Amino acid sequence: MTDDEFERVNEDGASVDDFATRAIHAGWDPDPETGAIMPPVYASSTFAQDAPGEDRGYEYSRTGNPTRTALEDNLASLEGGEYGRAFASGMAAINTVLNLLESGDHVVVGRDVYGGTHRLFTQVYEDYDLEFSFVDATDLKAVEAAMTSATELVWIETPTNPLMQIVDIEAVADVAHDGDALLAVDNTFATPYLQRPLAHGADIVAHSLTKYLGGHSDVVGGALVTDDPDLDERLGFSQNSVGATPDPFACFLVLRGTKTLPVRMDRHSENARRLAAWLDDHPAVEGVHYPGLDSHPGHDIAAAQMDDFGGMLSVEFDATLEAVRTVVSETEVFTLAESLGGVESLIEHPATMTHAAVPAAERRETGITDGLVRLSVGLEGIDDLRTDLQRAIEAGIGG
Ligand code: P1T
Repeated sequence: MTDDEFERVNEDGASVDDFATRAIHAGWDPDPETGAIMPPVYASSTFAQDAPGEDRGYEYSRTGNPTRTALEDNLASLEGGEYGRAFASGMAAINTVLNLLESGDHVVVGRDVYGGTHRLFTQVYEDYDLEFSFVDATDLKAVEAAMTSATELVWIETPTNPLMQIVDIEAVADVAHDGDALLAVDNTFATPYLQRPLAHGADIVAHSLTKYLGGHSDVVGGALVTDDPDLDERLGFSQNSVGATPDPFACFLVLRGTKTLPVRMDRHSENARRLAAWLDDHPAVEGVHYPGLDSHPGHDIAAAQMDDFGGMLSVEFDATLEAVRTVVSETEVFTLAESLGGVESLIEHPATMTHAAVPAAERRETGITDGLVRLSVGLEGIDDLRTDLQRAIEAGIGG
């Protein structure tokens, strides 16, 4: 870490060069007046000014709030970026990136993305005369071929939701930059503990804080991080103008979550690795999408750009829709629910849940079949998780 980065994470010069240390300390030093270890929830919509236009750093909570600043600085530090912006949801953060564009602009999008992202792009922004080309972003030639003179943004997830495909961030950044476009990477599945896209050439990192960063399924939030001051200023203009900002209690909850991100991600990754290996050998399972498996087509790229493979995986069953619906309904330790990244394990059926907004033909083209089941592997005991899945598979499919 350079001296500059060192100063960025802690102006007082405490030793904070390790990710785990920054997860706990970046963004907040104990309150000089009271010694409060945690940032207070500054439940104040407005702030006293000493004279008109002379504030003490804060004027109005949509524009800025001290609890939010603590979170924004913490997230920027974890992503290795200079500027963080927090939002009321992941979708609000993604929307803010699109606010950078003008009608007539073109966006190249990795085909396998969260269903809500697909919906925002195609059902909201196409009406504002933005054009989107969805391509297999694991295929560099396809990304290159989709670029036009109007392309201003390339949008990818890696690992992707729900197929766990791995996109080579550095290679796609080169393609985007060759075409004078920005690269935005949704880093929700990996988290900055496992992958820092700015270091691989991305211009903007997006997050749903609702997931691993919050970590406890008790808050909805989003974030953007960048290293570019002009870009940050434009994102900040939209953040304040549109006003989809998080309340200070939401910021407090996410900050509580980020402190334990490294230990949680280690355990998520370990449990997912073990479940993936077990499922890969299971007779009822046709395929397992987990980048930690040697057989995963993106394994080598994932090993190079990630520090571990994370807690998400998806499983392909060769079974009827009804049988698969039984499997996901029968688990007891895994809860049937959308979302991911909390301490508890969740199971869901992308085709009818998280990706139902994607038209059926496009889902099929992407590979989101009716037999696909997604797991957010939590921190429970591995034997309980395995037994639970085995029982549910037997109930739905047999074997
Ligand atoms: O739900 P929200 O905080 O608005 O975040 C949206 C979002 C953005 N990016 C990715 C990669 C996501 O997975 C999500 C939300 N995803 C789910 C709710 C889900 O179950 O996949």
